[in-house]
Amino acid sequence: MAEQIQKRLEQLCGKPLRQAADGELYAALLRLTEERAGERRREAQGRKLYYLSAEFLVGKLLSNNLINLGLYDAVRDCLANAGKSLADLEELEPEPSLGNGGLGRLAACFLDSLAALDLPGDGIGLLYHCGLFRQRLENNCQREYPDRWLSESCWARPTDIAYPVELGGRVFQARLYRLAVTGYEGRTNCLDLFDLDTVDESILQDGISMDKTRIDRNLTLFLYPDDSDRAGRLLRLCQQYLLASAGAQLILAECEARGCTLRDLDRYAAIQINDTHPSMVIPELIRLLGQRGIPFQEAAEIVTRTCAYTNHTILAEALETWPMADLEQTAPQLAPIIRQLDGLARARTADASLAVIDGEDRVHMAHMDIHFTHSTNGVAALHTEILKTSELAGFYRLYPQRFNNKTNGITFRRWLLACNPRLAAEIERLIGPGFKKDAGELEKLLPLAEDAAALRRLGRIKAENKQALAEWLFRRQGVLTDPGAMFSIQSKRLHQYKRQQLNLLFLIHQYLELLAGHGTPVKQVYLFGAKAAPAYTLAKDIIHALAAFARVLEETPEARRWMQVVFVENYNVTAAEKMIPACDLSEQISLAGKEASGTGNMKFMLNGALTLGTMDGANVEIAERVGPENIYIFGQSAAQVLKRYASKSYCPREWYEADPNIRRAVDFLTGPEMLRHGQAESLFRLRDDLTGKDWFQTLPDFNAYLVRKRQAIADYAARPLDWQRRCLINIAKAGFFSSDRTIAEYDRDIWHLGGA
Ligand code: 26V
Repeated sequence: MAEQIQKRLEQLCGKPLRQAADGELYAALLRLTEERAGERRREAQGRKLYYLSAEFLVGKLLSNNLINLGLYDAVRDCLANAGKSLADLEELEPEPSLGNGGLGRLAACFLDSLAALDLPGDGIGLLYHCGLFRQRLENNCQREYPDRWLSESCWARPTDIAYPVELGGRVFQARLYRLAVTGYEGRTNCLDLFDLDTVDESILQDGISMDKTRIDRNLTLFLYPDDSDRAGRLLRLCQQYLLASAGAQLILAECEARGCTLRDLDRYAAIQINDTHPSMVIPELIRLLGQRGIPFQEAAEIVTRTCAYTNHTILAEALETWPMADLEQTAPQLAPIIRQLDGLARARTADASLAVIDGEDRVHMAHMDIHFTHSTNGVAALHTEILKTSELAGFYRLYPQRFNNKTNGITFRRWLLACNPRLAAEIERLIGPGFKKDAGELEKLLPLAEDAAALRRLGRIKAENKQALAEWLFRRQGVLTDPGAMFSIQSKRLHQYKRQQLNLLFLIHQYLELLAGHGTPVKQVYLFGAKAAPAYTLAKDIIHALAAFARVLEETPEARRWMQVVFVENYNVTAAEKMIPACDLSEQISLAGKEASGTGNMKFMLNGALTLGTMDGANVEIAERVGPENIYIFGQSAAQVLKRYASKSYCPREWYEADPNIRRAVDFLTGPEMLRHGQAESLFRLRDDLTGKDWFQTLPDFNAYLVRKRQAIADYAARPLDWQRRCLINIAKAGFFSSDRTIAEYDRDIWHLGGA
């Protein structure tokens, strides 16, 4: 190994290993990894998958690729012999922030599993220069900064492939960049990301603001530019068309090069549309097939056979619709095709609510997807049921055979082997290495639930992981945490439906109880990680309240001994990899029926945390697998929530007035302690929302949450070995949530990859 690294170092900087700087070593390892990955590329035979997504939240890649290529141990040892540390090099690597959260991370897990399962499948997306913003807290408020990650030594390599894309009548060249996707003991696939050569980071003004109209210079600067004004919305639409058009051209070019006549496109390609952001690929493919002489009707049939759509949300406000006028401005060439598609759809059903273009001339992207793909899937059993019975019921009646469920999964390589090497090694010692390829083998751990020594070792590993997290937190943001405490974590995007505010109300309640002399049996550290969309005011208010409350706690010695709140800044994949292995209690407390699946819930479970959660998304399937005694479930069911919405009877003020605990906690938000650290405008806005609107029914679930959480804390404190026993059962039952299983199901039911 030393020789191999040395060879690349010589090409790069001519230095021997011992004298090379960390940056030079990193570049050498990157090159070595890419070359090794290249040896595992294989031409697709038969049908190949193209996974179209606006987001790929891949995380850092060096360790991941070394593990997948089987080089990790050798490289680590070789560096150690030369007095270097692989961990230091990992710190050096910037994380590409090409996603918001679950949706983008899922896409990355899927690429990993495709390659591991030796399936031909590439990702197609956009190369955002700054990705999502970098978050800092200033005066307890979120501030956004550009997060530049591109550099000479980064995984995205320019190619000489470029396609013309016409935006608003001007032609731009979309250049293809490629990243290698390595599969664990598998093949190498590609992540293909498009960019414009003309994009220029120097137009960035203060923070993340910029001239939104200069699309030649700004088009791929950010993932999800602020869309609170029209210029921002048009910019986002242009991004979507760039992805759809460049992606479609790449797919057709590759298929034609392999002998496809285009009439048989579905024998060469399966296209998965990840949420509605890439939906314009449907009319764009029809347009391109039309240019090659295939008439509209036939082209629509070819595209329907080739494409499939995944829905990731039931929140009405998140289902994209675009004014036809905006489409005419950005991609006028698609407008007549979309109108024709609307005509076809209307000929299939008299129900106008299922139309592609509604009465206000807005295009419903999800409707276009369902009519013109052969498969629509939800991402967890409950989610798919809700789609079929309520949100998309009309479509389900029209196309019952098109609907199917694919419960999400996560790659165990990153979310166990790489992020929690202590636990992975212990599992391997106990049940052998088979679980790395076949996650179902984790069930072999079950008999050890009665083995006290094994459970104590599990407890020690968690303690070591907490120690490591505490050190990392201190290095990163100067916060001291007590690794002897119970660690509860809620880390995910900030959204009202995820109800970080419910957690906050509990914390305030417990704080006030402590001051009133009612103790708690064990010290607790509450970690939050969450970014709020820059224009989402209430989400920012919740971050502000959490951060201000953390300050209040710090200055109250009676409470500080028992509880601490830490807001981890700039939560991203790297932070998740440090936090998840150190968690005791995983908070998955969304309003039932709102979280399509969640995937953090699976990561925490796999790393031996117990879940405190509602019967929402994949929590339902976790509960089913581990049994009610190994999970803390609370709150209204999705059906009860729907009923409350339907009756229009929910009045948060009544709950606030009737329950002294709720009133006390809510009032505290705007009391003198909070106002010392927080801004009145923001805190009052949050309080007024909770008492006047509370659209996500925080108050009705408050008491149930309080009771279950106290139970969890009491159990943790009173019976530590029993807690570890239940953690072990969670780990043993996590196999189902491997993305290898999810991908195998997609392939079996939708893609049918490979073959001749
Ligand atoms: C988007 C938006 C946009 C603006 C208004 C509010 C809002 C709320 C939610 C969303 C989510 C868009 C789609 C998405 O990211 N879905 C997530 O997909 C994950 C992978 O399937 C899944 O685990 C999460 O439950 C789901 O929220």
